[in-house]
Amino acid sequence: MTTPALLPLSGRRIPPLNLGPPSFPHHRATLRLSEKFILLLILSAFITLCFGAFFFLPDSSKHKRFDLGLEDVLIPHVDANRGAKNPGVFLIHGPDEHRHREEEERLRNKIRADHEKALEEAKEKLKKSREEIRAEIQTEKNKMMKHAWDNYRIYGWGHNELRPIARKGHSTNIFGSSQMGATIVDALDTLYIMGLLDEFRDGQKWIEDNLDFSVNSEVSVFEVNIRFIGGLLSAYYLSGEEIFKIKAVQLAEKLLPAFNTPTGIPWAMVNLKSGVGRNWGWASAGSSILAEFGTLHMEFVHLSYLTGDPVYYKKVMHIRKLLQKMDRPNGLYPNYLNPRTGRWGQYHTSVGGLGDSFYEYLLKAWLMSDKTDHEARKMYDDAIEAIEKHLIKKSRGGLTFIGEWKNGHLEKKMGHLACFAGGMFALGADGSRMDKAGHYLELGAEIAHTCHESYDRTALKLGPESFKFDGAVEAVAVRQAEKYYILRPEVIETYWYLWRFTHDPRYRRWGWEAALAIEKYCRVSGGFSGVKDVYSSTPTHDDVQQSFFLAETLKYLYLLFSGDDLLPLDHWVFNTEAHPLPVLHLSNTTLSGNPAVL
Ligand code: DMJ
Repeated sequence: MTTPALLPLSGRRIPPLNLGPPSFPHHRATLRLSEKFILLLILSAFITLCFGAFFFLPDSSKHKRFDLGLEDVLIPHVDANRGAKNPGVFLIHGPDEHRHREEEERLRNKIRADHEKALEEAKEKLKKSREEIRAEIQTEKNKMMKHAWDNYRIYGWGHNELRPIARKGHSTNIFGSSQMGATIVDALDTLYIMGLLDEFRDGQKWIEDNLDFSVNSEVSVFEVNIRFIGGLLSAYYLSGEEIFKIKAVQLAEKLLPAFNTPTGIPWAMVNLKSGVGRNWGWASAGSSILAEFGTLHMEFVHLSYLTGDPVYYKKVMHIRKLLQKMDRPNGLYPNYLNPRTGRWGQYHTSVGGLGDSFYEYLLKAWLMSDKTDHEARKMYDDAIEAIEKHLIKKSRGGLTFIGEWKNGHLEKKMGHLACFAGGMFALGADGSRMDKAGHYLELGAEIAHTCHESYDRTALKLGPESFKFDGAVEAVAVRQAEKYYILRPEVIETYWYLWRFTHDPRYRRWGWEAALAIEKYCRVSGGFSGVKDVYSSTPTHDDVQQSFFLAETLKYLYLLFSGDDLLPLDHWVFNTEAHPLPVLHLSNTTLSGNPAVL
């Protein structure tokens, strides 16, 4: 195990860790696996042909009998001698017979030709050198990212996101009113990791020339932190390019006024120019949100580490100290906290939206500190124990789910966002209290299974935004407003963590199913779009290519089919937007409660 060389406080450039353009070491290490991947592709092409034949033939099989070589395997029910026992199969006699025979012959020839072509292609592939195969695999693995990026480059460049059908830029209020190139910043590290270096440089150039934070625009502190600061820091650590660190620090300075509240719990939104902050109108009694103010730690500790300025570290440690002092109903953290009074708002606890990444960052604070931040680990363990006791249940059909706690009542509903927890439990298994590693790995696997079911029980094989466990209803969305899929990553993220820890092939299989479904239903000529109803076999698109699709969904998919030596988890910790940040090896000091190290 090598220790990653980190940038010391002086600001000297670091060599990229385990990654190095233009050819990455991990590509060599994964060749054997990748060869298998190619063979799999060939096999799947062949099977697709066979299935194509299968789906093509039955329409005609209602009218005639086939005598194909593959018939017994593919359509065993088509047998004239046993026709009487096989409803729907009967023979054709009379004047049409000749025409039908010709048709049969044509189909037979087509299938044979396709079959031979597939075998020829397979043989050709195997003749190629390792380098050629490697390059082809790389191109295959990058294809979705290329499609998403290239279309954004053409139609949405500089805008925050892309409307892939209208073929124009898109934005939401989380990014404020200016064009901050959210997709560029969010996608940078994915491009780098995939070896798409021309695209990476193109993004870098845009950032150098255009990314400006002195704008009169009100942004979400949380979203801008995880996507922009996280993305810029990650791009910096991977490439060593100073510009990314400079921009990250410039933006962080603009966020600091959000902490000017009576308690130090930051506002949800801040105006980058005036520094005026406020909370979302919909949040309980003017509260700040747990998953927002509780998801700053990783980025802010890195900012202090890189700049030598303790201000960022102090802000997030202050939040932690305040939370530690508060009473928690049933040991659970409510999602709402009023930044003026320091009191909880509504007693609503969830591991999905509003709560999710707070728990994730407790665990990752510990991992990021080289497992020296024991305070964070304790808070994580305590929180997870309470969650397991009160929120995690098994459905009648045996599916483990994480419900939501509302004023003492358990709502048996789980959001797509909560599916990230399968990966979190697996990631936190090692180092768990009373050595319950096996238990947490199992719990992670159960959540992964439940979330896979939520995908599998839909027409599109893509998961709904939220699903219920109510009587006979299990892992299925009930309300129309919960049936959409907006290219979210959490389920694939969990597959990836589970794959890393178990190498159980089911996770690659499940990830592959999701990739195929995204390709089939979300890909449009101008990029990728979310869909409005995963239960309808003719999907309607929402016409938004979310920036997290490039930052997270496609990155986790890529990692799922790469070797473990690409961004090893003992050196890298992924922020909640999938931006990898290196573990900080701070020799014998502890980050926790010890600002002296900064
Ligand atoms: C991402 O922006 C982050 O993962 C965040 O923590 C919540 N989920 C979205 C994507 O679904």
